[in-house]
This record gives sequence, C-alpha cells and structure tokens, in this order.
Amino acid sequence: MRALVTGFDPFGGENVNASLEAVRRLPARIGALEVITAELPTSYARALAVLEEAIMGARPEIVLCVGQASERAALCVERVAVNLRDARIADNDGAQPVDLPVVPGGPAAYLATLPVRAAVAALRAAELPAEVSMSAGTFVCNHVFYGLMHLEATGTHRFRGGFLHVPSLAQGAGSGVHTMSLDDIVRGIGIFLVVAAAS
Ligand code: PCA
Repeated sequence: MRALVTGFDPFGGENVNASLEAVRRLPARIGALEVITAELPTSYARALAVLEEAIMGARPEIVLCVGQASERAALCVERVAVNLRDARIADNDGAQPVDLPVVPGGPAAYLATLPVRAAVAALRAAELPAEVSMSAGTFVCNHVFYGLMHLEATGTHRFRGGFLHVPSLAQGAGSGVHTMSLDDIVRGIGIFLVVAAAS
C-alpha cells in the first residue's frame, strides 16, 4: 500500500512551516506502507495542480495532507472540507479571496474518508494531544482538503483522503501561538498513517 503525504511551504511571513518540516522527516516506509511526500505551495491558484500531479504520479491508496495552524494546541484531525475560500490573510501569491467557492457548483462539503476518530484515539493512546476538528478553516488548507476530496469524487484514481492540522514549531513562534516538538509531529503523522493503512 502507498501513501502520499503533503506539507505546505511557509506562509504569512513566517520562515518555517511545521507541516513541511515534519513531512520531510517521514521515513520512506512504515511497515508495509510506502510513504511518498510532496511540498504544496500555500497558494490558492497553484496548490491543487501540484497536488493532482503528485497523486497521478504516485497513485496512492491513501492521501494525507498536513498543514500548520498555529492557534491549535493539538494535532487536529479534520473531519470536513467546505466549498469556501475566505482568506483572512494573503496567500503566497498575494491572493486574498473572499466569499468564493473552491469549486463553483460543487457540493457544499466533503467528509474525510480516512479514519478520523480511530486516528485521534491512537494519537491520544500514544500520549500526543489530539482532537477531531470540525473545521479546517477557509484558507488554503481547507481549499486543498476540499480539492483533494473533489478530485477523488470526480477523477479517475480512487483513494482515501484526509487532512491533519499541526501546531507550530517552537522555532520562530510568536506570542499566542501553540507549539509542539518536531519529533512529536513526525510521530503523530506516522501513527495516523499506520491507523489509516490498517483500516
Ligand atoms: N496552513 C494554512 C495554509 C498552509 C498551512 O500550512 C491553513 O491552515 O490554511
């Protein structure tokens, strides 16, 4: 079985993104699961094309996209992607869409098809703070999560998909920002993948 795991480049004026740092440190294999990784730009215009190319290249059974959410104190396993682009800050191309759909005429929402509740239970059993999240926001992470599930629903390659938001790394973090060690984030992604592969 093969998993594609993606992380985002730094955004919002920061110089690191915990998701990309963690994804880069994943091993190429976890048990029987082959792990392929890709970097997505924090760009509404460009991220989905990069994601689709990575999926068509790797043809994975599992796709887990990972993003950073510095206001989150735990690993947040996202349950739902909404058809909305509504940016509080500009993306890495300077785009700041307001009240726009990800896919005009697309369904209002998609649910993750990776095992959300089982992943949270396994992360907590490993003593990592983890939560089921009911919203991936309306910035580029939600855009990518929605685009991922829309691609699965409408494209030719079948897979199970999901999204994980991770806290920031301590390095470079401002005030009011929650942090987690890079080791714990890497460990958490690995646990999520093991649970997904077994389900
Ligand atoms: N987090 C942003 C986009 C890229 C990232 O890592 C988000 O939560 O939308």
